[in-house]
Amino acid sequence: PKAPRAISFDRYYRHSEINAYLEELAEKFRDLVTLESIGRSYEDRDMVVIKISSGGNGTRPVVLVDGGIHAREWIAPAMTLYIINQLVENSTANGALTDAVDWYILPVLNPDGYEFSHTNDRLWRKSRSRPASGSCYGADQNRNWDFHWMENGASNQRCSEIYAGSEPFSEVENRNLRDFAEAHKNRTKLYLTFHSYGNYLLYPWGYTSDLPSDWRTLQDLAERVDRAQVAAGGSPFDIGTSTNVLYAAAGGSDDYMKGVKGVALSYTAELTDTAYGFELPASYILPTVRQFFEGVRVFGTYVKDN
Ligand code: ING
Ligand code: ZN
Repeated sequence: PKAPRAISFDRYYRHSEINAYLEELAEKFRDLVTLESIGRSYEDRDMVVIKISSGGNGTRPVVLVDGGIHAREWIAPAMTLYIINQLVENSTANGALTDAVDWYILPVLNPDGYEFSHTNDRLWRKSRSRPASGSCYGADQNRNWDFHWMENGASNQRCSEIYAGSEPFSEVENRNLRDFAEAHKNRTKLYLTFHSYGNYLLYPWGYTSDLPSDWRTLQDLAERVDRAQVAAGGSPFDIGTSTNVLYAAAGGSDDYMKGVKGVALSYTAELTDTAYGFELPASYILPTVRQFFEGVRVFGTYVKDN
């Protein structure tokens, strides 16, 4: 393999740059990387999943990762890029994570909102879909999944930051990921979705304070992940169900992947607990993603071994 190309983690990348990076990896690492477009966003941006697979002809367990469902949470796409960078370009250190597990990673689940947060409104959260009437654009893509939709912690008011959409899966970006997840659900063992901020590692359910029957497994694995990222210099995460640790919110992607697609291990990671909140300075990107990657290694090793 050639030397790692020039991707750096000292600034935030635009959506087109992210897709360009994926294209370059696919060209350079033909035996490990393939790209799949899962569809277009509302504003017609290409949503590209990078598939990292060293073999197995589509029989290996899958880890499904996304970032950027919320526009302003810029560290989330950066985290997915670092995972991609390490799995693909640092195989010396991380080859054991790809020799028996396939990784399917979508860096930006809300590309229209992500771009809008770069060009117009740094603190934009929602998608950018146009309402049938009125001037409030977009829906909260993490309230829009079709599992106990609108039952808790979501709004039917278009202008709300937690507007759940006009109906479940009103948002095309979520439909795109839903259909991709459906195609691979039988071998998807773990789903990981990145947000910021607050240092929380959350698992279902978000729609109820009831615990899933396998909560012990989810909790134990999360604690192991946290120990690894703490050992790498991170500060500890609060761990538990979304409802019990943070707040109730129905229609989230982690609930849907577990409750509908049957992905047993489903997590939301809220990265960073600095005073900067969503506006994390670029100088914090590298330490943040480096530290949490040690946790991602624990997730991957667990899927491989179980
Ligand atoms: N937090 C998440 C949100 O969508 C969450 C928290 C995750 C709630 C999963 C319910 C389910 O509100 C951020 N920062 O977006
Ligand atoms: Zn979020």
